[in-house]
Amino acid sequence: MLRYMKKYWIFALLAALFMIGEVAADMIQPKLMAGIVDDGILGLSGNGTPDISLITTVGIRMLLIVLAGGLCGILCAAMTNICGQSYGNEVRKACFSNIMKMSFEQTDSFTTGSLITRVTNDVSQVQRLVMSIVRGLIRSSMFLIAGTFTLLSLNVHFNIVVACAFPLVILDIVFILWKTNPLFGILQKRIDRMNTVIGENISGARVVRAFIQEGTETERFDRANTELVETQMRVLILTSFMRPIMNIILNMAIVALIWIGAIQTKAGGMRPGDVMAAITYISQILNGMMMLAMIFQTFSRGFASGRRINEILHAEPAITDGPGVGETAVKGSVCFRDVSFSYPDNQAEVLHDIDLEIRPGEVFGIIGSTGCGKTSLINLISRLYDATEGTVEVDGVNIREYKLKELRDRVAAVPQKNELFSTTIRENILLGREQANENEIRAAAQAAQAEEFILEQPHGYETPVAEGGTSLSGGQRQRVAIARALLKKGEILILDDSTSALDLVTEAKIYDALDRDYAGITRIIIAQRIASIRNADRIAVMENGSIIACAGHEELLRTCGTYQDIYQSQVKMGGAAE
Ligand code: DCP
Ligand code: MG
Repeated sequence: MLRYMKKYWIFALLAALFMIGEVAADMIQPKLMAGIVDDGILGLSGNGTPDISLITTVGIRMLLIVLAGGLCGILCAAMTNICGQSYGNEVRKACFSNIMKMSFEQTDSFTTGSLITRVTNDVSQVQRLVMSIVRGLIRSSMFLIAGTFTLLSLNVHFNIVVACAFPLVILDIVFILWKTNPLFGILQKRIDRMNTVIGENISGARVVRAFIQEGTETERFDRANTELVETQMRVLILTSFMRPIMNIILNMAIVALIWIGAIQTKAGGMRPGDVMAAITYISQILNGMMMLAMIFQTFSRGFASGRRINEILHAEPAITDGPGVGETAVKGSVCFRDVSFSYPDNQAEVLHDIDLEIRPGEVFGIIGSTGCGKTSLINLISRLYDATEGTVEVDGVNIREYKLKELRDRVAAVPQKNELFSTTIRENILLGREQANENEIRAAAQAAQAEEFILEQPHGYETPVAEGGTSLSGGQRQRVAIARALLKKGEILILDDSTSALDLVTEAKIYDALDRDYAGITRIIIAQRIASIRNADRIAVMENGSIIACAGHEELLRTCGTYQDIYQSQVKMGGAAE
């Protein structure tokens, strides 16, 4: 993660330099003050006569130093912020771009909630760490080291106080850090959990309402929230001990200083102003230690977060480019050879020994009961997942040979769960091919039978779509998604149950348009209704992850029992098959 700092180290360096200026100003003040008290007020160097002019000159000097210190402070804060924020920005960008490269199996295993926490909250923690290193580490160690030397230079007998106070403070800090450290990892996990619950409930709000689950879901949220608050409280309670204990030690140290100071002054070894300065120094020293403790705490929290961010940054994409294929002689063929597949997080095999050859330009139907593996099968074509065994070929070449872009350019798919984004209808269709011109967009929308309803929208193609497409009906969403896929003009068009929300007439119009304007493109149509695929050149019937028959409609009616059953049930349901 350090490499993201490369561009900004100069700001860190400047911040450190300005910080040295700020602390130096703070540290000179007590010394000057001691001079004012001893010589200006008490007149110890001038036989007891107060020296007013000294008070004025030293006072002005103190004022100038304060101003310079303040200026350094402002510049230091500005540099720290530039450095911290820019660093955070870089890390967030890198995380996001890595998440985009992840395969579904990887995003599934991280969980969406956790990915969001990592990109937001965890990055902020690391950002805080960087800022506190730049600012706090220098400030506190200067207070600590320079403060101790100056204190001892005032009177060496103060070493007794230092020797007693330091171990006590260190003990206090170490104990609390030791107790709080393990809690930080847990804390981030609790935030993950809460983000997951919130995310699920917001995106699934309709289901929650429809099934009157608000109560249960609120309880689930409460549980996640309570767990988070409990962990946070434990951290806070533990940390809240640190300052009071420190204050007690500080006050005892001050009493001891005054006591030693009084004895020394009486013996003539020290002046009262120096005792005053010593009190300020010991406060600065112990505060420096306290700050150091806080930094250590930021360290452990930042490191816990850093580890989580690194998991994202170092996650190798599970599905990567092949060497590249270029032009192929064949266009539009798909071939599965002995393909078996199981989902990474699930041992059960979803597809078994699939052998299938889909020819260029063929219209190929797939039908089968729900959960039999249709979506899983076609997801293998564009490498959304990789087959566990066997090979998949597109245009006669193993798909692992292609660069991912090359492969995915050839395949245009309308996924079963069509995702629309919260931009305009036009932008949603344009996702198919960004460079497409107006005529092409309209042609695609017309073929998808979408233009009619689009033009009825208040702003036509420019009408904004709500997040997830909820401002459109199910059938409208499907048609926008089909238009998007048609615009892409791949060699292989996959429609995964993409017309399920359309009436048969609209569906037939889409198919006519495809026959007319998109002839030659291989079409793979997954459908629940026989009517959607009966005109296909061939239809594969799937059952429990296997293809049990593959032929034309008429032949399947004669030879395949399962197909006959589906046909009969749909005829009974209202003649949908005709
Ligand atoms: N499955 C899984 N993990 C996933 C997706 C699916 O374990 N991320 C399982 C659930 C099913 C099997 O894989 O048992 C096949 O799922 P498909 O989505 O491939 O099934 P279909 O597309 O055939 O079903 P439907 O008609 O409902 O879309
Ligand atoms: Mg499916």
